[in-house]
Amino acid sequence: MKDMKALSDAVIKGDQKTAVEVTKAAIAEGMAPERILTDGLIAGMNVIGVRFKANEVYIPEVLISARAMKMAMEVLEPKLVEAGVKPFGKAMVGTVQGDLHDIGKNLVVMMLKGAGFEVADIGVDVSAEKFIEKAKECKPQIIGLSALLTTTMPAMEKTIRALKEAGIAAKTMIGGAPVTQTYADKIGAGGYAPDAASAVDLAKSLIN
Ligand code: B1M
Repeated sequence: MKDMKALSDAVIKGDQKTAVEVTKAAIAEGMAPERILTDGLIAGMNVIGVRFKANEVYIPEVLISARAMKMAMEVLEPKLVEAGVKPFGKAMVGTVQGDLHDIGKNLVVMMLKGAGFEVADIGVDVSAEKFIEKAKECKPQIIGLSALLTTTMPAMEKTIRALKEAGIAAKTMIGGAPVTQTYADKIGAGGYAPDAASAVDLAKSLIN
């Protein structure tokens, strides 16, 4: 049987080729897709998340690891669907209206996927109306809002208020360089995360 440590190590190193090869070999050997996902891919991304929070690795390493995970997921995904494996949770993430910054938001999306969430990335410059429309379509448990400009922070408040008024039951979480826990409390967000790895911890705690 293929050793899942080899797969998690490949994700940690960002070694796409090995990640895909080990995933294919494990599937060929009949290993349960859920085990490949949990003990291999998610285990590797968890390590990267912990190292990122501790400033032991930086954004480029996270992106490279996330890419290795993504390539292996392309091989594994049909098997997970066949096996009826449910995602850890469902999230939807966007950058609020007027704001085009997406590098941090993309990292949050990647880390959530890396943790086993199904994630709808609804892009940048997303109006409150579009958040509501997409939430009705995707039915997420968690809605993430990102903002990088002090001038677009009020769009977070507007969006959260509009989501509540529209009766969307999902928990909200916010993040981005100018955002703080105090601001999250002020606008009634479900939570605030300072970085992408913490966003995963927060999302998990919000759905539990
Ligand atoms: Co812009 N920009 N920018 N910019 N830009 C900043 C944010 C700025 C601080 C630069 C500066 O003046 N020093 C400044 C904002 C000042 C302010 O409001 N206080 C600024 C400005 C003013 C502008 C323009 C207005 C400039 C102009 O045109 N005059 C303009 C606005 C455009 C718009 O959005 N309408 C603009 C444009 C741009 C570019 C298009 C050129 C480009 C964006 C490219 C892109 O995103 N595709 C850009 C960039 C790259 C930056 C800087 C240099 C880097 C931002 C970044 O990607 N950081 C930035 C200065 C800086 O931060 N040093 C700056 C890396 C990223 C990984 O970090 O996004 O913070 P970050 O995400 C982190 C956490 O915040 C957190 O996790 C991430 C990873 O750990 N996080 C979340 C983020 N979202 C989260 C969501 C969560 C949880 C955690 O839950 C949902």
